Amino acid sequence: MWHDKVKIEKLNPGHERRILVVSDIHANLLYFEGALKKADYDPEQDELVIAGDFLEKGSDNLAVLEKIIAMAKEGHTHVLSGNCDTWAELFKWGAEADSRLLQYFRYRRSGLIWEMSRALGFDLMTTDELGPVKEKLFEAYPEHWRFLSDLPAVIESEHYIFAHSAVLPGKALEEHTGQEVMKTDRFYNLGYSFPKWVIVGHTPVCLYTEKLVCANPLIDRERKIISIDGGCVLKDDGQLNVLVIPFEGSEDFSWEYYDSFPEREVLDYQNENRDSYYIRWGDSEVEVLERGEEFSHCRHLRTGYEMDILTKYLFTGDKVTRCNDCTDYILPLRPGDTVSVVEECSNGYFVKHNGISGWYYGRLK
Ligand SMILES: [Mn+2]
Repeated sequence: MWHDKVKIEKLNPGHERRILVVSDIHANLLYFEGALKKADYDPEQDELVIAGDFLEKGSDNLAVLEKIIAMAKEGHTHVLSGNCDTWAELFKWGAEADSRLLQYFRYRRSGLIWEMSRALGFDLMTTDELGPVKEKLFEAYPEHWRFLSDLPAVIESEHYIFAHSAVLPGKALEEHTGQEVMKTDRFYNLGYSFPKWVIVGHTPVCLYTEKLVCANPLIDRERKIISIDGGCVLKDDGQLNVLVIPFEGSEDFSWEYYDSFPEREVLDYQNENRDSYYIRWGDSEVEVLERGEEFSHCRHLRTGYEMDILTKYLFTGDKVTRCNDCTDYILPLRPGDTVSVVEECSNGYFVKHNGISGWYYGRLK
């Protein structure tokens, strides 16, 4: 699956049906069902493309996988594999890989294999050997393994190419490897452009923005790239995006998103702050200048930028302190705006407005 040439599935939806695209559900059943509902997914009228990474990181692996298998069986749901969905490979690996995997499962204590093992009565914390567990897993879930190992890595229609992470320009689709289409990071930043629309997930879109934390899909009309991973499960303020294509060939893209934060109404005007910064995954080393119970005043090591960070977002390892993604951006808001509340703090709220995260220091209804 990783080093072989990719399997490509063709999609011919006709010109009357919507095409909805989700990616990176990451075993979050609530967000998956919420997103389908918000986009009004109807298999009678729509095609749904699930662009990989529906498994791992979240806690509903079996439930999400079984729902997707059932939907795919009904038709009008098309699934491709992401780098987190390749567990059928497990049965090709030998004993040496097994002991490393067992360590990994014990460290994560979640994921498809963890859940399946538990359902069969195995506790991976106390199992010495993965071999016998694998045998049982193989017997108990034949349909699951068949589904996962048969997944294409690319879905192609007349005007669009769907892949989990990337497509490489100037290379025939069928010449790509699984590794290339499933695990190329930061595709949107690589400067590629395409004659046909390429639609991917994999890299949460908020990692691409400079100043703002924005989880909405990125659409580059010149380069024909759309990146849709809203950071579901991975980010505290993440969301599951559904890209909506009105019909095959249309470029009139829109989107819906789902998150589970409570919605409230803004009562006061608030202006945006001129200077703000977004500390994000991969570049999140900070020095704690003053530790408080709720907030700590910190300096971002690489840039020297100082901001207050929720103390619960800080985690200190052996030498360095890092933090969850955070920002001191103050959102421009007006009375009547609807925001979803991610954090309720003593001095204000960390909220999202139209997919953009930031602080609000006024009153909420
Ligand atoms: Mn991925």
